[in-house]
Amino acid sequence: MPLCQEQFAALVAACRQADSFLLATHVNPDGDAVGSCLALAATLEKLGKRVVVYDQDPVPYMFRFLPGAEIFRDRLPEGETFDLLILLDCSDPARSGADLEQFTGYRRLACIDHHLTNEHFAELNLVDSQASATAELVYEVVADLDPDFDLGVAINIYTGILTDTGSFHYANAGPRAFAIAGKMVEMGVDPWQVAQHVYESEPVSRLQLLGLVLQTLRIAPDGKAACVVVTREMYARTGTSAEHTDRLVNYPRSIAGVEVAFLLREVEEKYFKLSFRSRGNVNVAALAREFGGGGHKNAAGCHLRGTSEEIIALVFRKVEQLLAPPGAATAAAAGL
Ligand SMILES: [Mn+2]
Repeated sequence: MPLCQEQFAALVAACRQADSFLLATHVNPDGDAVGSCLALAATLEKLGKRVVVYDQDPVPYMFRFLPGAEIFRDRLPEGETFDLLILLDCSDPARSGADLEQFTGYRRLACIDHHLTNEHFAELNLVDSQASATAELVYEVVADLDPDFDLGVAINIYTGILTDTGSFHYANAGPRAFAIAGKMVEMGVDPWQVAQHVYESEPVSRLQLLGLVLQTLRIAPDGKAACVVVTREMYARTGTSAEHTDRLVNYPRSIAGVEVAFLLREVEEKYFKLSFRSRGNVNVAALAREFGGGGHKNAAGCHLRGTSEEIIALVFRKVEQLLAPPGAATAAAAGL
């Protein structure tokens, strides 16, 4: 759905009206989540508003350079009622974590998001699945609230778009993403400096983890699906954690002929978080939804129980069905 002017006007009006804000995003925040929150928070603060920014999980190491990153709090304030709670880059309130889902200290709920699976759960929804990043939508809001926004805001918006388009590799890197990123560069954002922080500040331990993960590479018999597995034992051996698994799923996707790649990340015994990536027209949001998850057409996720072997076999079968030509669908469903 393209950006709706009515939605936009209602959200901007609510921002101008409210005095106190709680901004929050999804668990395990990514560059878009962090950048979007910080760009909006700085703008609201400049307008004299009180702003608290919350995430249950810490800002990942590669995004701690973002201007304002230190304002993230991992605890919800008690005994305070905010005029407006804005969930950013969150397709569903449950994605913001159990504590926030139960939080009632706000008068109105708004959501700014670009996930295909967002069902407009808030009172005010600025939801546009055509946007490459939530930061693209935040740019529109910020530019309306404060046309003279500063370099710090621009760095946050640029980083949100950069990371959600996979450094402008993905199909969602449309003219709008380039236009806004271009404007941010005009305003003084240095692409090399941002790229150094985001992509070239890896700890050695992450490369050691990568070495272990690549040994788990599995490819479906037809060569169209591939996956890798991250176990808790690997974290222990390399001194890493879930935050070091970002972008590992791109390795199986980079193989010629692979249309769907996924990463299994062990959360606990026989319980895995799956991240799906696809090329071109394959809709992994639909695949993830079958397993109770969601996301975008080319990037989605879900959680599954079972051993990694069982899950890999199940997903390989589902992908084969998904990619089968229409006539073959019934044969695949019948197990032929
Ligand atoms: Mn996003």
